[in-house]
Amino acid sequence: MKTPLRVGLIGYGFMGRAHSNAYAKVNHFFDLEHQVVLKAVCARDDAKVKDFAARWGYESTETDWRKLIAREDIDVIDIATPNNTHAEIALAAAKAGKMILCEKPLSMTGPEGKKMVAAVEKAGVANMVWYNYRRVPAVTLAKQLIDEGRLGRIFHYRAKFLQDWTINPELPQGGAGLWRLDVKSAGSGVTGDLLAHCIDTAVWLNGSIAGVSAMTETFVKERKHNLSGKVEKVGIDDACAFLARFQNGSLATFESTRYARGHKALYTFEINGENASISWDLHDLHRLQYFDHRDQGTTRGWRSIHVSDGDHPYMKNWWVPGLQIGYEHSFVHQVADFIRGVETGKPAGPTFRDALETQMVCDAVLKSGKSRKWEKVGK
Ligand code: NAI
Ligand code: SOE
Repeated sequence: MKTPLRVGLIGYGFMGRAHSNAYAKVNHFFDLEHQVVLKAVCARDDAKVKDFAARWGYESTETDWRKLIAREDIDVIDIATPNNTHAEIALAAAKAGKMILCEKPLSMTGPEGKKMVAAVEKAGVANMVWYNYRRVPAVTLAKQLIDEGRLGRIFHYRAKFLQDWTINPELPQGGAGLWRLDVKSAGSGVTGDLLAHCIDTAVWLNGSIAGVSAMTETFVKERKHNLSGKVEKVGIDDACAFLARFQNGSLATFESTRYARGHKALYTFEINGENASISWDLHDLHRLQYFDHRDQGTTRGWRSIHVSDGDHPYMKNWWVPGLQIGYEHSFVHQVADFIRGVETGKPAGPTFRDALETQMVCDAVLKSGKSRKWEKVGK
């Protein structure tokens, strides 16, 4: 008999669906001592939340997240709401002794994130942030290769995350669907939304970032606000590029924009070490490119590893070798690892504390974008 893990999800948008799909699948594909139970979903529109619950198999609904947190039949609170709501919900959930899975970015700012870390650590509750790209098998394989020392000393890290969906100046800001353009809801633009993913992966693969020098730009300065109906100043960064130095001495470049016509979600990274290099591209997510200088000269070259074999990370849980999986599976892997962490007492990352490090890098990037100086990453 498995132990039930009763989930209370807040938010039924893009991530509400991705997480619900992961909860539905995880026990079918991973051997766990816990059985996920879709206990309740919460969002403000009663009719819509009921529809969502019926479609995804949640047992009940709430329209006020405070009521969800107060319920004794919920073990885990899953925060899948806009960024400006993460802290308030997480602080209340920790106080109520609930485990917490929180969407990225952890918080609006580093200081807000610090309060969230203090709250979960004081309450002693399991916690994790949904930086899901770590758990794309090819990215996890990159981590294994680096940890095995295959690359040797790392010199360079290069990452970018490009989109093109906000180029139209007539696009409003704020409200459902467009809260990412409103700084009061999002905290920042591409820095917290997209570069945060790149930073999380980078710190995980290559260690802490010591300092950054950034440039940011807001190409469209004013947009109509969906809630006020008025034209308001745009407070987010539409684009951001920054240089960074890792504590291990390696150099990095990061770039993100929502103004790269033709690119929808082009997240790529490349790492160059003394012995080997690796590179990865979200648009070809099951492949890891690997070059090893120690290979015999006549056949040396970039290998395109199709990360779909049984000895590749997570892959033995899925289909037969050679058959690939996709974006949504990274969330299934994350739930599986979270539950294993609860079962073994060895928490899986990124914890709130890990995600705070990313937040501190984002803060330093935004500060540098304004000061036009190198900024140290705060502790
Ligand atoms: P969305 O706009 O699709 O959905 C947000 C949901 O939150 C909606 O259901 C909305 O009704 C609900 N909501 C807003 N305020 C609420 C409140 N006070 N009480 C209850 N429900 C409330 O947004 P999306 O794309 O799902 O993003 C949510 C979070 O997930 C954000 O923090 C975002 O940064 C993160 N995200 C992470 C991704 C990843 O790759 N890990 C991908 C997309 C989003
Ligand atoms: C923005 O379009 C977005 O959905 C981000 O919010 C996610 O974090 C990223 O994974 C994909 O793009």
